[in-house]
Amino acid sequence: MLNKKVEKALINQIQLEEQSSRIYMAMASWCEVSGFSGAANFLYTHSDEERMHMNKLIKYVNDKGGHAILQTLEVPGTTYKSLLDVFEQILKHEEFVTESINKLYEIAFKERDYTTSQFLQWYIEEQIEEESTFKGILDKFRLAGNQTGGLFHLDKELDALAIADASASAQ
Ligand code: OFO
Repeated sequence: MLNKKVEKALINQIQLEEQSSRIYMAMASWCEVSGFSGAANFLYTHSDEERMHMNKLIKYVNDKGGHAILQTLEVPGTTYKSLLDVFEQILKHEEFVTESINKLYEIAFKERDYTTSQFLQWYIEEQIEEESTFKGILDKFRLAGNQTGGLFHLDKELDALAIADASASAQ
């Protein structure tokens, strides 16, 4: 049976992953109507990845004898100052998610729930990868500056990244 404290913390993480998926979906939609189709593809794919993170947690909680309940979500943003603003907000959000995963790991460890600690290793690694991806994208923004040509090129790169992400998660 899943420890109650650990179950509650896992349910909060499920909510955060679902919220992340919504936030990236809203951002993708804004990118799409703002002429950044590559960034939109990338963020739609990323929104799906967050949903996968959520599903994995739901399955885990239920498999361990808990009950993965869903909670209320916040309405995500609707407009953004620029494409750079979108990606700056994503990095901040991912840093917040990393903190949340680390706290969750700490709770599981303190409760001597080593199975959950082990399960959370995957999320810890995923966060390292995601933060590094978004830092890399922000570096590219710095290189591109405010030039339209630079942004156009960046949007194309994000499109390629979306295709690579989609095929990696299909494997
Ligand atoms: Fe962005 O990794 Fe889940 O939330």
